[in-house]
Amino acid sequence: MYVVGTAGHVDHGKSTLVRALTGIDPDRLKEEKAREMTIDLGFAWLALPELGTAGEIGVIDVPGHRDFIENMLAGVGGIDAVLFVVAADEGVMPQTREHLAIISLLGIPAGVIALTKTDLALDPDWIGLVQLDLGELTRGTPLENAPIVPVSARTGKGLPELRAALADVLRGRPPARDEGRPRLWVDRAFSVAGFGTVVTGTLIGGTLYVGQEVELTPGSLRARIRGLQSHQKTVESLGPGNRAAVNLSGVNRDQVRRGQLLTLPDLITPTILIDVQFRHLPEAARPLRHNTEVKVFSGSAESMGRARVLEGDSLPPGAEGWLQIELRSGLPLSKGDRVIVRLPSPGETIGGGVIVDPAPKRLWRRGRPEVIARLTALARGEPRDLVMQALAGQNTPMQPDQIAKRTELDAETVQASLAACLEAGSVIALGEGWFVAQSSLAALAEQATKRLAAFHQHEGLRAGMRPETLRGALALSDGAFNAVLGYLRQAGHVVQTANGLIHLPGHQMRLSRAQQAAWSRLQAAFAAAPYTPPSYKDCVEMVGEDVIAALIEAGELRLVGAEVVFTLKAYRAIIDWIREDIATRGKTDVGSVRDRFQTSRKYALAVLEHLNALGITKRAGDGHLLASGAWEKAE
Ligand SMILES: Nc1nc2c(ncn2[C@@H]2O[C@H](COP(=O)(O)OP(=O)(O)O)[C@@H](O)[C@H]2O)c(=O)[nH]1
Ligand SMILES: [Mg+2]
Repeated sequence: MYVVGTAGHVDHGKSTLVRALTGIDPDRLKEEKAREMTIDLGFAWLALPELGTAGEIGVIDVPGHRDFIENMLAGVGGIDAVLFVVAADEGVMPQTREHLAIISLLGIPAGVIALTKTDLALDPDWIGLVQLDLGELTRGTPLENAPIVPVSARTGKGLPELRAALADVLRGRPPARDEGRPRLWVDRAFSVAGFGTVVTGTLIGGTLYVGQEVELTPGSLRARIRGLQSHQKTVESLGPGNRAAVNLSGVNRDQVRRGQLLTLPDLITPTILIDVQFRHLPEAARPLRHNTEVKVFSGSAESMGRARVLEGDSLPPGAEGWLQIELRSGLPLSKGDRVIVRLPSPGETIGGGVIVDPAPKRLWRRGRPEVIARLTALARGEPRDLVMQALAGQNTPMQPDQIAKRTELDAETVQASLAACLEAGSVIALGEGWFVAQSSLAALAEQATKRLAAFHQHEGLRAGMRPETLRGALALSDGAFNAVLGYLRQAGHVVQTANGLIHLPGHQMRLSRAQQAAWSRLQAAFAAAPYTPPSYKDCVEMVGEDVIAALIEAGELRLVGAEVVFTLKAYRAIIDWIREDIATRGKTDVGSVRDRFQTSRKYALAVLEHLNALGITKRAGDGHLLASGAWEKAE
């Protein structure tokens, strides 16, 4: 479940310690045995029963010699913790520093420091000094506060304590995450007689199983998993955080190599352009100038590249900044992958960082605030999460340009993220370009319902709430409110009356018995003479001022001028006829209206003056002509 890598200066005893801990000699090459020096990665494993089922730990032993530091980089990508080895007799040395810097840049989260060769007769004061040195060196790195365990690989002293310290450190680590994106950077490829091609690596991001179709990229080679092993044990499937040896059918040994990624078909396309949040090491010899040739390492892969400094002309040692790196050969990188950046000759590790965009669409123009803002936003998370945060955090519908502004993402990215969220159902499109988080919409609907219920409770005579009042209660802008209201109506949460009042479905004006009886009498009077109906004053006398106001507000009755009241039906009939009369004759007049509806001058005049007041018609001589003609205002 966990993989540990060694690190430290050459000859400080890494390989000997791995052998002492695991019983496996990590120096497997003839040349390594001949030179008594690790040249390439070595692999072993270790049982830590204290960790229960997670207790089988993969161990990757790396070369400490500066000439082979690039081999070291190929091995430490996916490790959970580092076994940092420092010989007590020598203390902190150049590669101690460089390896520690690499561990930090890769974001390796934890580790244990083994102070080896303590069997040598050493001055205790000297050991104290080495420990002091280490404390200083690791300050601000993942190894700050890491346990320092004195050991001797030769005598075995301190090894139980070292195992216990490793178990402690790993126990605090969350298990590797399964994101359904299995990725294995190939660190070894070989063939086994009778089996064929085998690749090994540290599996991250997902699960592999026998029979699965996989892809090796770059190269887009399709293959099938014929067999799987971890620590030389045959398994049917393997989860993330494990060392894996994968026997592949469908590819030849000469097609596979270190630096390829084994993953699912069509999951990851090699990229030649990456945006990187970069940390320039304080030890770097000089500022990193724009367009510097660099060597980029990620996973077990590497490529030459050109570092574009996106802010300013150069980045001083110790500074952080944004780089866009153009890679000479495409690498199958993902967002969040770590990179190490080196100068090619003389070889020097100058920094590294995190990929915030593995496939930017173009070369960014330098010194642009909007480019920097976008990268800053991407560094904070996945665009989809940022969009979700913006929407859900506000409890209001938003339009894409508002979302772009808030997230500092570009319009294209916002659109793509919204599309993904819509598909997942976490965001809902309200129409007219308004989008809302599903959770916000549910909250808004609940709030609206509660408000309306309370309103109906207290204002039983009123038909409904004015839209502005509800808008204020929900604290929404005009546009956002209309979008929400449209949804609430469509979903049947609320009803809007002809004159715009909003009420809950099933709500009816609450009239007392006496009021109800009076209203029935008034309705009968209106029905008997729809075009010469009772006057406003008569109405008040019959049903009371409260009720008549409520009926007018509810749109049952239309007040035309100060005195004249029609039922909605009669009012509409008159308006429609006037509209037609003007359309056919070019004008209308009081006498015609009066005659058509067999009413009196008083009523006809009231309607025409009402239309004049609304600016729909205007007076001309003894007739009325069209003014604005905006008939919908009469509704
Ligand atoms: N005295 C002593 N020598 C050690 C110890 N561990 C390693 N050595 C010696 O130090 C040399 C380098 O060891 P090696 O494991 O190859 O170092 P590496 O380059 O860090 O892997 C070898 O000669 C080892 O025998 C130890 O604990 N005590
Ligand atoms: Mg070694």
